[in-house]
Amino acid sequence: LHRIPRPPHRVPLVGDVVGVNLRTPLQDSLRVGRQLGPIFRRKGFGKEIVFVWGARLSGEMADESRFAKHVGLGVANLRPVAGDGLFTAYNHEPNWQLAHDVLAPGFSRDAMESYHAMMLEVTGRLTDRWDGERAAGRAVDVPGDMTKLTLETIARTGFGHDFGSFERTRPHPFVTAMVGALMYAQRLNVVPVPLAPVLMRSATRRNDTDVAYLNRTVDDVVEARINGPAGEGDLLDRMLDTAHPETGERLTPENIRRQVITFLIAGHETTSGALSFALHYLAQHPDIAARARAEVDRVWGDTPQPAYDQVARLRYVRRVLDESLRLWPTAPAYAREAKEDTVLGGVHPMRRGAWALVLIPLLHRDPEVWGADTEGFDPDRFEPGAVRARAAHTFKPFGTGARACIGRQFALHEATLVLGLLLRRYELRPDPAYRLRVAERLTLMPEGLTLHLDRRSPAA
Ligand code: MNH
Repeated sequence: LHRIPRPPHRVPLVGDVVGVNLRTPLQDSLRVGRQLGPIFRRKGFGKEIVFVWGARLSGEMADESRFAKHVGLGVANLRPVAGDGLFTAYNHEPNWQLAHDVLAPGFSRDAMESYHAMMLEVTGRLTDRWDGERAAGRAVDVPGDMTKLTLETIARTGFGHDFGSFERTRPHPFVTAMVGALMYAQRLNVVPVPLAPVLMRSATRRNDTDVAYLNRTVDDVVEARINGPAGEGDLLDRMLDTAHPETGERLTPENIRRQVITFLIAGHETTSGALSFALHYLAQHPDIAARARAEVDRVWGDTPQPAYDQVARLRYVRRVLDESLRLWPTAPAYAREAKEDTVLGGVHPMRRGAWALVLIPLLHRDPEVWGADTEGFDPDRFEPGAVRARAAHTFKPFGTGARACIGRQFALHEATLVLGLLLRRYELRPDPAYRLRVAERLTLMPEGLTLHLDRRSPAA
C-alpha cells in the first residue's frame, strides 16, 4: 500500500477527508486523482479506499480471469433497497445467474424492437409538454423532464405501468423516494461508520420511509399484473412466467420485487442524466447540433415516426451521446476485486478479495489515451477509425465484464431516438448565465440545467 500515493496531509482519525464537500464526494476524488496520478488512496474515518483511473491499470482490472465486480460502497449501501437484484447481487449469489438468464432475452434485438413504439409514444408526451412550454415562452427543466421521460419509458416497456409523470407538476413520489434513497446511500460513504447511527438518525428514519414507499409502489405494479391482464411479454411477464430453460428454477416473489425496484431505478436514472448532459453540450455547441440535425433530416427524411432500424443509423447523434458519456459517465465508478492474490501493474500486490474503485470520468480523460485536450467536447473522437485506433477498455460508461450493464442497448436506443426527435423538432438555446454544475446522488446530473426552445421551421 505504501507504494500508492495519498494526499500529503492526513489528520488522525478523520483522515484525508478534511475539506471534502459531502455533496460531491466523486468530484472531490477526481480533483485529488488529477494531482496524485493513475492510482491513489484516500482514507476517511478509518476506511482506506484505493482509486484507479489510469488506462493501463484499469485495462488490467478489466481482465475477467483476474478480477470481478466488487459489491462495495454505494452499491453495497443499496442492498437494503435492491437486495439480491441484478445490480446489487454478490457474484456468488445464485439469484444473479438465474435472473440474468431469465431477463437477458428482454434485451434482445426482438425485445428492443417491441419497445420502440412505446418509446416513441412516451417521447410524444415529452414533446407535447415542451411545445406548451415553448409556446408560453418558458425555459424547460431538462433534468426534471428527462427523468419523467426515462421513468415512464422503463415503467411502460418493462412493466406495462404508467406513472403519469407528465401529468404532474412535481416529480412522482417514486422519484422523490428514489433520489432520497440514493442520496442516503451516498452519504453513508462519507459519514464515519461508528457515528452514523447518531449523525444520521433522522436521515435513517426518512430513508426507511423512502424504502417502504419504493416497496409499496412495486408491490402495486406486480399485483396489478398478477390480478390483471398479462403484459405483452415484457420484463415483468418474463420474471413471473419463465422457468430457467435448464434448471426449471423460478424467481421468488421477493426477488422479483427486488428486480422491479432495480430496473425502475437503474433503468431510468442514468439514462436521464446521459440525455441531460448531451442536451447541455448540444446547446453549447451549435455547430455540432447543426451537424447532428442534418444527419437526422438526411436519415429520417420526413417520416413522422422513425422506424426501429432508423435509430441505429444516426451515427453522429450516437457519437454525441458517447462523447457526453465520456466526459460525464452518469454511473461514474465501479469497483473490482482480485479473484486470487495478484500484482496490479507488476507493482501493487493485491490479496484475493482486495478491491479498488475505477474512476470512470478520469479514465475517460487519461491524456495517454485521449490526447492533451481531454476536456473539449468532440464527438469525432468516436469516429470508427479513431475508435479502432484506441486501446481496448478505455471507454467504460457501462462498466465491464459479466456484470456490465444489461440495459446498454436499451439506453442507447432510447437516448438516440429521443435526441433525434428533439433535434428534429427544436433549436436549443442555452441560458447564457448557465455554468455546468454536476450534482451527485451516486449518479451524476447537470444541476439546474434549463434550455429555451425554438420550434424549427418548417415544422417537422
Ligand atoms: Mn446500467 C449495471 C451504467 C442504463 C440496468 N449500468 C451497470 C453498470 C454501469 C451501468 C456502469 C455496472 C455497475 C458496476 O459494475 O457496479 N446503465 C449505465 C448507464 C446507463 C445505464 C451509464 C445509461 C446511460 N442500466 C441502464 C438501463 C437499464 C440498466 C436503461 C435497464 C433497463 N445496469 C442495469 C442493471 C445492471 C446495470 C440491471 C446490473 C447488471 C448486472 O450486474 O448483472
